[in-house]
Amino acid sequence: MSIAVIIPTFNEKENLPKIAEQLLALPVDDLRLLIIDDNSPDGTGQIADELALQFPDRVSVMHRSGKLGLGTAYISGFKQLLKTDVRYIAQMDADFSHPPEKLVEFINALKEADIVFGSRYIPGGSLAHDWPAWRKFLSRFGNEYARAILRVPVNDMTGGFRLWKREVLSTIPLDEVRSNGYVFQVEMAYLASKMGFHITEIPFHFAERQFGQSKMNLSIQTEAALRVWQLRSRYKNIKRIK
Ligand SMILES: Nc1nc2c(ncn2[C@@H]2O[C@H](COP(=O)(O)OP(=O)(O)OP(=O)(O)O)[C@@H](O)[C@H]2O)c(=O)[nH]1
Ligand SMILES: [Mg+2]
Repeated sequence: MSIAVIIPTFNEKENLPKIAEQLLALPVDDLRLLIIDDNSPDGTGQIADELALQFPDRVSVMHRSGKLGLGTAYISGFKQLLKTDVRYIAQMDADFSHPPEKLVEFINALKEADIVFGSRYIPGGSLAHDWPAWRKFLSRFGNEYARAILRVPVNDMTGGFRLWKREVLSTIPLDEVRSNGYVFQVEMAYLASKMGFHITEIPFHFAERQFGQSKMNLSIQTEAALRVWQLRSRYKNIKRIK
């Protein structure tokens, strides 16, 4: 079994070495990391290069010229990994909002599903306690809203902690995916469920970042809410394949 964890980074110099260490220590055979750094001003890219030197068979780095967004980072990472023999591909934030040890549970759950989503909105899951009220409200509301409009059978479409079988990512038309900020997570969930792939959810606690600056703001969330409507018309001809 081989699994690659994609970690997009922008200014995560405190977090990256720690998260990499914890991921590489997991009791999982053949786990590799792909770090995608957007020329972080704080030098995260160099730290990633040092990790790749230290673990040449397990860590690789993609450097991009500037902050190009989470969506394009993941799409480039998916495409690069689909050229390898990796079987499972995970998405994970660098800032410990996604608990690394949960991946073991995710891997087991893939025996019965095509994709695993970490979920804050099912029993056992929870949100960062110290998020401001507006952010909690918008996250919850954004999820309910997207679910009602797109009819995707999952409770958390934006948590961003996911594990995919490679067959799903090689079937989804990745070149069509345009959204870049938060709504990228919604777009991928919508495509996967519309094509008939089976998504299962596992609860997790989304912890607040301990180090580094938040890149989230109200306009990113508002934009996501508006884009949801475009997704419906954009993908109206996508066919079920399962
Ligand atoms: N390569 C790349 N990584 C990014 C970009 N924007 C965010 N990231 C990374 O994507 C992950 C999620 O971004 P976060 O900023 O943590 O987003 P969030 O969890 O919604 O918000 P905060 O934790 O409050 O900042 C982190 O590992 C970031 O470093 C980007 O434009 N390019
Ligand atoms: Mg975060």
